[in-house]
Amino acid sequence: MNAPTRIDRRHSVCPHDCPSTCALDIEVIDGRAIGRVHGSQDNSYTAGVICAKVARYAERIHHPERLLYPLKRMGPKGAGQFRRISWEEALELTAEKFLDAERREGSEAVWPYYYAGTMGLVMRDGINRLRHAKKYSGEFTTICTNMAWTGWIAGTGRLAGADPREMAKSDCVVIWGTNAVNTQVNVMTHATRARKERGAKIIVVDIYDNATMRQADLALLVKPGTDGALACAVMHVLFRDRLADWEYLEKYTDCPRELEAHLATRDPAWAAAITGLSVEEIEAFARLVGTTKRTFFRLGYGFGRQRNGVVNMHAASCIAAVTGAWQYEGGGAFHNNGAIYHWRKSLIEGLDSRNPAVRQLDQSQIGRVLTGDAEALLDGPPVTAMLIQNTNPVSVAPEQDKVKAGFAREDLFVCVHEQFMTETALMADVVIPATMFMEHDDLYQGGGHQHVMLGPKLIGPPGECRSNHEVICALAERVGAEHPGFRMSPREIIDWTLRESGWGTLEDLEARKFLDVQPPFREAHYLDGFAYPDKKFRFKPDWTKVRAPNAGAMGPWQSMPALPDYWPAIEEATDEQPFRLATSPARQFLNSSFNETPTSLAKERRPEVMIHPDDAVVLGVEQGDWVRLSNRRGAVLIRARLFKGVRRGVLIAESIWPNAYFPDGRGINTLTGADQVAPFGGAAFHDNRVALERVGPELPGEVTPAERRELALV
Ligand SMILES: Nc1nc2c(c(=O)[nH]1)N[C@H]1C(S)=C(S)[C@@H](COP(=O)(O)OP(=O)(O)OC[C@H]3O[C@@H](n4cnc5c(=O)[nH]c(N)nc54)[C@H](O)[C@@H]3O)O[C@H]1N2
Ligand SMILES: Nc1nc2c(c(=O)[nH]1)N[C@H]1C(S)=C(S)[C@@H](COP(=O)(O)OP(=O)(O)OC[C@H]3O[C@@H](n4cnc5c(=O)[nH]c(N)nc54)[C@H](O)[C@@H]3O)O[C@H]1N2
Ligand code: SF4
Ligand SMILES: [Mo]
Repeated sequence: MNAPTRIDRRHSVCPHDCPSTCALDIEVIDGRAIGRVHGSQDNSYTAGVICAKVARYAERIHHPERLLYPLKRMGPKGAGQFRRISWEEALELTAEKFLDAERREGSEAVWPYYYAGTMGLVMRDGINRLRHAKKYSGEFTTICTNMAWTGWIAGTGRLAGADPREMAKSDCVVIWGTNAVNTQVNVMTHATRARKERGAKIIVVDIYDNATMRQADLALLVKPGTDGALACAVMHVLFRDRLADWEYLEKYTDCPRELEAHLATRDPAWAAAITGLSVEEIEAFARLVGTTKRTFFRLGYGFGRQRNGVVNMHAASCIAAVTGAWQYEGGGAFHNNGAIYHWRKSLIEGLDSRNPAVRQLDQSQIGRVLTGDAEALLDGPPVTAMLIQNTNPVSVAPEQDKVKAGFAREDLFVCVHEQFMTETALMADVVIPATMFMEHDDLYQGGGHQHVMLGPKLIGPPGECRSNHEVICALAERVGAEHPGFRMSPREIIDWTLRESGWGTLEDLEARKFLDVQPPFREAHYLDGFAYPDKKFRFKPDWTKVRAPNAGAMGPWQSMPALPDYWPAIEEATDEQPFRLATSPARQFLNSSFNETPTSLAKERRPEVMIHPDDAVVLGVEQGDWVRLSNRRGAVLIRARLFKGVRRGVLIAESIWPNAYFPDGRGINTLTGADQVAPFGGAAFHDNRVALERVGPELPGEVTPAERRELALV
């Protein structure tokens, strides 16, 4: 006989690495299982809408392949042979290896490595407390935000902008370099509301005709890495046609006359030749934003992932300062609200123990670091021991061949704390099982909006899963790390952090679920000036000082243009490598998360590279043929999809598929580079010059994905 089922609706927050940070309303069945997941109707940004992959989260949290017990490697690295061990043994072994590495090479030989698999502040960033307490190597987190944030901050001086809910009140929404339908669906909620209620126009700037572009009234399909030219020509037209707001420019910006003079030669014909757009398209875009005061620029991460991405982001952000759109409700620009939260993170991250002299290794250069590249190691000792939480570098990091070679090193000890047997976990010596967000308490902030949010523990974890915090504290004890944070519960840490940051208490937040911390209109719109000492928006930033005033600049920063421009620093096509490949995000995956769920895999079908039919004809490539993409970093076998919505010479491979879905186990990041983008680092995932060669309809001795998973080869 079935017991009666009780379904409670409980509040939570989506922890995934997504600017939407949705407030969730979750069905909890009999206090122990998850049912349907809904977007919260009470939260004004989420507004009841979430993406499909999280709506079916029951599939991920109750997945039969979740890791449930600690494991120890038995066979060779990567062979997938593990034996179940106790938590005590897993922790003892890891601690012993860390102490051993420290004894031999010094504390910097240990590299705790993490990213944003969960965006909860306690579970994501707690690993830094262990790092700082022990003086382990630092992590310069470059894999995601460096280009976009640097480009944005260059102009405004601060990582904040107009209230993104104001998109619903604008007359023109420019969605630039973000495939929001895939990556942050709530942008579309507010933008389409403006269209429905006010007849607003939606403009999309992207490099392929994706789901977001298909919603556009004006679709601007640019060549990858050419947005700077488009922005310059738009501003040229604004000055030329007297659509620039000179009163605003004189009051709020640093050098408008110099900008105008500089742009005199950057006309639409010049930009058309660079971007691939027509002069008419550029004129139409400029006219629209020049005559629509309430124009909202929603600038994404994607167009920053080019080697000139910082310059392009800055150039795009300059347009709102030329039109003066910032002065109007529904006008201005937005990228991310990181700066509004003023967190005191010393308890979570152990910042009081941090020694700035300890080296900071570049996260994106993990392949170089682990293969002993002296420059990447900053001339310090090799890395011989790692703890990895919330990230899957063997899949997501650039220069994958190097990453794999590094993880294959016999003298490297790796403990991976994971929810699934990822490619990275497969390479580990010890694998320990992690909780999911509904199984622990955490605190969140909305990057793409303005809420401080609580995600409480709703159900118990399966098997022997433990949270990141539990693991960090248990290791701290065994390696002799001292900090009050190791003796506190997540709830105590949350309460302290809220109080110290000026956001009330845990009790308040628990009662209210989330706090709307939107700054006042004048502040968000910079009406009392931008966030530089002279209060002026910078058309001409000092690139060496935007992000790291003391660290200096990196990458080829010396050739960066002083004013907005087209900066040809990208991997331009050559005769030998005539294609430019971008690895844009797939809708059903979130980086490599969800690429373990059957419905996401079925909906995405198989890895494919999109190619223009005219390019395909020249190469004799037919629909579904295998092709070999290659560059100096490596080669990848993938099937071709003929698609008119990409420009000639451009390839798009939506990502990130498990490496096991590629015939020889080489995933798409075999082709992407880890060279530091100027001036503050980062990986240019969408900027890859490649050659393409037809293989044919079948591969000799093809192994099916199912067989590969079975073999658990990497
Ligand atoms: N479904 C899904 N959602 C996700 C993710 C995912 O992988 N899948 N990833 C999450 C993460 S970690 C992040 S950081 C965010 C990122 O989300 P976004 O801000 O959307 O950034 P990207 O996803 O990198 O790319 C966005 C778009 O930029 C385009 N693009 C690439 N190069 C150029 C260029 O030179 N010019 C222009 N105009 N466009 C260009 C790409 O083709 C893509 O369509 O999304 C998050 N949400
Ligand atoms: N080709 C290509 N590569 C890319 C990108 C691209 O656009 N194209 N985008 C890049 C970007 S923007 C980013 S941000 C990176 C992201 O790359 P990753 O940070 O590696 O993101 P995910 O693949 O989502 O991996 C997060 C992992 O964390 C685990 N996890 C989730 N929650 C927890 C937890 O509470 N505890 C523990 N221990 N583990 C947890 C998940 O199971 C998952 O395996 O990828 C980058 N790589
Ligand atoms: S849109 Fe982003 S934040 Fe919202 S539920 Fe989906 S992954 Fe999570
Ligand atoms: Mo990201």
